[in-house]
Amino acid sequence: MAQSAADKQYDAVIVGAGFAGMYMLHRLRGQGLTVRVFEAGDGVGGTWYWNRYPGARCDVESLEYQYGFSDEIQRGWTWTERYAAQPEILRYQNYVADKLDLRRDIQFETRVASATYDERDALWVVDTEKGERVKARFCVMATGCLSAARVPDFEGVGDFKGEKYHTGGWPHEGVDFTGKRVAVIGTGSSAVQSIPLIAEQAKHLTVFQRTANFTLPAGNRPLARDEIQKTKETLLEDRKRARTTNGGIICFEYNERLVEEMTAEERYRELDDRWHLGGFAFLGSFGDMMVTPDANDVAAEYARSEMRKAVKKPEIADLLLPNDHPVGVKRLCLDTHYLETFNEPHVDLVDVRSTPISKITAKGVLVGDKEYEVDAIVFATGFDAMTGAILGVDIVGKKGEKLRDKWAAGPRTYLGLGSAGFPNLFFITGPGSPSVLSNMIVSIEQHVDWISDCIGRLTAGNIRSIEARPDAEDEWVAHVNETAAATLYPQANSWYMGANIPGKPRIFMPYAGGVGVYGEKLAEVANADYAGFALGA
Ligand code: NA7
Repeated sequence: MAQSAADKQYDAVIVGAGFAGMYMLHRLRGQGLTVRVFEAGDGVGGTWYWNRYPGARCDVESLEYQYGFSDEIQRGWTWTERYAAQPEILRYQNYVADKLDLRRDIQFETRVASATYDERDALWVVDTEKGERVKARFCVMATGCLSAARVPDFEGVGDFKGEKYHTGGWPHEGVDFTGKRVAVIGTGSSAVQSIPLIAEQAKHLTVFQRTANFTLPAGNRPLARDEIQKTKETLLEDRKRARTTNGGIICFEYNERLVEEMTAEERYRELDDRWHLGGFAFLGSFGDMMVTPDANDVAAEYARSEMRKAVKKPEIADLLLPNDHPVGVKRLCLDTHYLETFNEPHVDLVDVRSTPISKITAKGVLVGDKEYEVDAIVFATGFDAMTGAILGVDIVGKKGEKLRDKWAAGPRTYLGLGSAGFPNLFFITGPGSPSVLSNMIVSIEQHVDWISDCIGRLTAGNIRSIEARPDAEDEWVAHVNETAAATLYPQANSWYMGANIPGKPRIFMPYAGGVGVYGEKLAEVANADYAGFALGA
């Protein structure tokens, strides 16, 4: 597209208006910068705007899954449940957008098509799919880690005559499955959350499972007035503490003892107490749970024995019990009546590990030579995680290099924040940062604060550009890989590894060193005049 004198110019363009884009806008605007946010949806919310499937719920506790940068904002909002459901989270985001008057700088229903770096002027030229063009000194990708929804490339998907849904793009008006025969493909978090509710409506439900997942009891409940009040008094301090922890969460402590230092009775107590507390506390049962196979086995065995109790038919329990990966290395799912749903007479489980889905037909799902006829198919098949949404934009850096080409063998970033050859381009919770292994809001705030301080210092110092140095990036990529290799994470076919997308490089994408350690590194880099970055006058 030809550039014209009328192209609008901003100090910064932000792509995405979820939790990350909203806070980034607030911080940059607070510095007096001009900012344009582009958002594909017709409202704020990101993940929580799109994922409206029945049962969609956060599995980080709501008292921790909220912004921690403003006392006024947190005091003005009251959560109702231990784990907030999607509509409540979306209402919260809209409350924040109102409070900060964010929408005036957000252009909705606009998808960014490309972002191209103009080296001469040190400007990003951003084109939207609607054919608009703007320019900006800085471009911030606030596109989320799980926002490029993906339906596998099943033969015949287009032939199906019934209704088709993906959990990550659910109709806003909802779906009524009453009296219908429904197929759910996938058994990740979205399936685990939605299956019990779909089963309540459907005449018949068939679940197609490729990998059995570990599910832990969520233990959801209404919040008591006094715990809400107590959190309000301490939230800002709590958030500072959360940033020093491994997962950005303070609602439970990690047990630091190694499994071999504990008696059988002590191990059982630790696992059992955490299991019944609900949520991810179970992950903190032993200091070596995520690094030592023996320690992990103890926890996995306990989890399987508890899961088995919920399922009446032993042959169904055998299918539902995970046995091909350590516990916690694929994203754990929080369960509210998921396992029990398979006790219902109108719910079937089909193993598509032993015999994969061969095609989707006009009437349903074909597995081997057996056709399952259904009225609706729900694809709970996940996302092109961590890189999908970033590379969904055609990003072109210095010397015409495309980010898609640079990352063809896996994402390469310095600190998960930037990539060499792409000056003034920032990723919020990008690959190579703790991101999906942590409380996303804590990691988002950590990144947004760092990026806005950085932009502030560049602007004040009249510095035109900042760019990751190739040597620093190489070292960081190696460090991210070594850190992952010292854990059990690479031992599963997970979306953390890109394993759910045929042909995607198998690289452990998040940084497994923990939010606290990572935060220290971020501070060290900033305090050393952005060591590892090249600053251009
Ligand atoms: P996930 O966790 O990626 O789950 C996707 C599910 O779909 C998972 O069970 C996959 O099995 C299954 N899948 C994917 N492709 C196929 C094919 N071709 N055949 C059969 N089954 C398939 O996505 P979710 O939306 O549930 O959760 C995403 C995150 O959102 C979650 O972790 C939370 O952070 C919130 P697989 O395990 O790959 O064998």
